[in-house]
Amino acid sequence: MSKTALITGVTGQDGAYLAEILLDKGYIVHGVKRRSSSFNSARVEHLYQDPHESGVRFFMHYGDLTDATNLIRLVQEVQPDEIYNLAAQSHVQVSFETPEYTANADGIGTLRLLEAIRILGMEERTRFYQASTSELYGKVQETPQRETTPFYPRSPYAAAKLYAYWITVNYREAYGMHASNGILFNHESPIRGETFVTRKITRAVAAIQHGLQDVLYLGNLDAKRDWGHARDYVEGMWRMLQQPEGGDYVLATGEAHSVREFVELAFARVGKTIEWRGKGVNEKGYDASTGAPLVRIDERYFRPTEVDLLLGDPSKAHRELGWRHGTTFTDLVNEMVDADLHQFAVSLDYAKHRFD
Ligand code: NDP
Ligand code: GDR
Repeated sequence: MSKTALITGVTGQDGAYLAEILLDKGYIVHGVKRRSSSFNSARVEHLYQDPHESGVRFFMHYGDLTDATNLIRLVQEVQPDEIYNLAAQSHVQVSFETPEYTANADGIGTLRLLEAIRILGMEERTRFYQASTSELYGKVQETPQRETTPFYPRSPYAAAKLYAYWITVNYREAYGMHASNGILFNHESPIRGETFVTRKITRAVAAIQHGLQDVLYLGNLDAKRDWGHARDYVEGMWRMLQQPEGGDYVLATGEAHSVREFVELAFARVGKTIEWRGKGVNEKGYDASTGAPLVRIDERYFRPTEVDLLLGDPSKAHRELGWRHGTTFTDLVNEMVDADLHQFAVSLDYAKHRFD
């Protein structure tokens, strides 16, 4: 018998990769998507199956983490063996602008799903994955960060995710649920949202290369992150739910790099060397061979409270889940730059023929 999974946030980066691997493993997959005035399912378009055909294993439902009755009805209809709660207002900087909404969707939204399982009496049947985050460590108390490192959230996003983390632990302990937190460090891919720093950089490099943009504006170049590939991390999520009991696991590469290093590598992929000159907000990155300014600082991208360094220790996941990241930092950067170069080339070609 195929297992059934329910994924919230299926239209996001991780939702798309997770849906794909679960379908490959033979699951029936139900995804929750939000109503939007424009098309928002591009990342899972390739998984769409005509519901009129037989043997369909991928289904989408409208829903929202701020709507409890909708979540209860969905869990009742789908009767999932596994729920992956990936839906969230996931942008740290945006959470400073929309703190109440972020708390509602990311914090209370998690409670709503856990309560849906409990109200329906499905505590023994349904396993639960919560998308927790390295942002919980915030102002870090220990490096590298592991499952036992104290949390110190530094944004409304991280504070909301802190509630979600602990309510997941509490439902595991109070009701014996198989509920797990994946404390995932940053993971990226060619389908990463365009406003996260990695994708913003790789898109800009591609646009500059195609002559569509002159300069890339960034904030803090010296923040360091432990960046892995989303494809590797969704496998870790699945492994957590296959354990005999729920638990909390760090997924990370164990290597940290600065935003500055990411910029340098991304430009290197198109043969450009960056030379940095100036200090603070006046610092600029120049093309070493032409002298053209390619990178400038815009203070708008600085956060009221920054997370300076995140570096994870994934030993528990190695030991207990047999999980390891596969993609190196350089391969990740190259894959993302290549994909954006290709994407711009395709749209330019389309535009050229359209207006010929
Ligand atoms: P994305 O921002 O790409 O995707 C978020 C998903 O949540 C989208 O499908 C979005 O829908 C959906 N969503 C947002 N708000 C709601 C809501 N109120 N109700 C229902 N759905 C909603 O994030 P990622 O895929 O990168 O991340 C997945 C999860 O993992 C998130 O919870 C994130 O906070 C967490 N995380 C991510 C890490 C990373 O490095 N990527 C690291 C650690 C944790 P729509 O497409 O309509 O916007
Ligand atoms: P993060 O990712 O905040 O770590 O959260 P993001 O890519 O937004 O920022 C990483 C670092 O880069 C610095 N930075 C910039 N960031 C953005 N977005 N835009 C810029 O122009 C820019 N310039 C410098 C930031 O200050 C920061 O230090 C991601 C999200 O996926 C969360 O949902 C997830 O929980 C964490 O990763 C782990």
